[in-house]
Amino acid sequence: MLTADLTLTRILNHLQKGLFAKKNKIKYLLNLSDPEEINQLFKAAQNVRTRYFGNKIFLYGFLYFSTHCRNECRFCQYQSSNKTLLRYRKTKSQILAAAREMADAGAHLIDLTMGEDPELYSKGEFGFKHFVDMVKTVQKEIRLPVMISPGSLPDKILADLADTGVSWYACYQETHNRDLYKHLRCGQSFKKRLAKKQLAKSLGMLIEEGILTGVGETDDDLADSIIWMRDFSVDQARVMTFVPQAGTPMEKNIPQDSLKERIIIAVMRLILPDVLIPASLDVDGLGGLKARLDAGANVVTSIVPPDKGLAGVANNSLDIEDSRRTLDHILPVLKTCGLKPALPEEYQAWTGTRQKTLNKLSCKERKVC
Ligand code: SAM
Ligand code: MD0
Ligand code: SF4
Repeated sequence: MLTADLTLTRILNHLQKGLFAKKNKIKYLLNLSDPEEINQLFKAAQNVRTRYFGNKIFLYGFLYFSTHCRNECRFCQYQSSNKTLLRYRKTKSQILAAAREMADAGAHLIDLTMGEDPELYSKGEFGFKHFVDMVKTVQKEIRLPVMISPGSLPDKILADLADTGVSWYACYQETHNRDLYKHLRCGQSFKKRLAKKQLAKSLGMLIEEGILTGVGETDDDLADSIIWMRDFSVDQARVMTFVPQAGTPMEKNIPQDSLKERIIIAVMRLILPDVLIPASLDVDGLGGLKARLDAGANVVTSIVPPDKGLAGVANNSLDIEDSRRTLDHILPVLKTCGLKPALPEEYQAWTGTRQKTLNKLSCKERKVC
């Protein structure tokens, strides 16, 4: 327990100085409920964001190129037993056209995401030839940094992709409570998923970790996840509110509003001050963007072009075909928050510096420098 004189102001001042916080302080912040105090938390998170990133925001184009999946994640509409879903697998030229459109509009990165598509995953490392080829082509033609979110890839394929210069590997644990993980990502090894991130990091890739809220986790679990992210030194830290999906085992879960997600964003900003933190359009669409930025996020993710038959994850169609996930709609929201899009070269400078630091550290760890 915290002593009575450890007020919120003291904790926030401590964190704004960049000092270390123990788990009890993290839990104290996660548990705030008074609107005034939550406001104070958000203001502190904004101050920290300004210190590290000025008023600049990064913009990620999201390209969900195959919605086929062999897995059974209980929270996800793309789980293999959801037979009601119409699935797609985009061709290389369709992927290139969508990536080009997002790059031309001003996105800073292309996030190439898929389910664990059985067409690729059923043949071991031999199933990934076209995928690796496609990623290389996107890099060559689009000339923007690329993130891959393809699931638990074979080690050899991760290494091949790191070799081609892929900047980011996104692979979310959802929770660091092993029992809850087992329930949510049933049939998938907790340890193996962590090991993929460790391998990608050792190969020089930047790592995005992600957690879900509204899935039965406690504040203790959330604090453990944030501490895990700090210990691992993740480069991007995400939280998304669970959106119940028809045709899945969690469809009747009571949906949670965005407040807890925003509190977690703010706490992550204070505990992981220099990492990228997304405001995802995938949960509440464009209408939820300002509130997430006001909580201290500094990346807009799940920008999706219309007319291409592309889906989101938490919400497969929200705000896509009416073009509300495009820069034309996002930039005015940034302006109302007193924020601006970064220049592409500013984003590339950030990732470049971060990768250099990572490589130096891992050299030291491997004692090869
Ligand atoms: N198939 C790959 C994988 O699972 O790693 C890539 C897709 S991954 C980027 C999809 C992520 O979206 C999940 O890890 C989860 O964090 C989030 N997600 C999926 N279903 C969701 C839902 N119903 N509500 C909120 N977030 C969800
Ligand atoms: C998003 N729907 O940005 C995407 C997704 C995958 N790397 C990201 C969860 O919200
Ligand atoms: Fe498949 Fe990813 Fe959805 Fe899990 S979260 S069912 S692995 S698409």
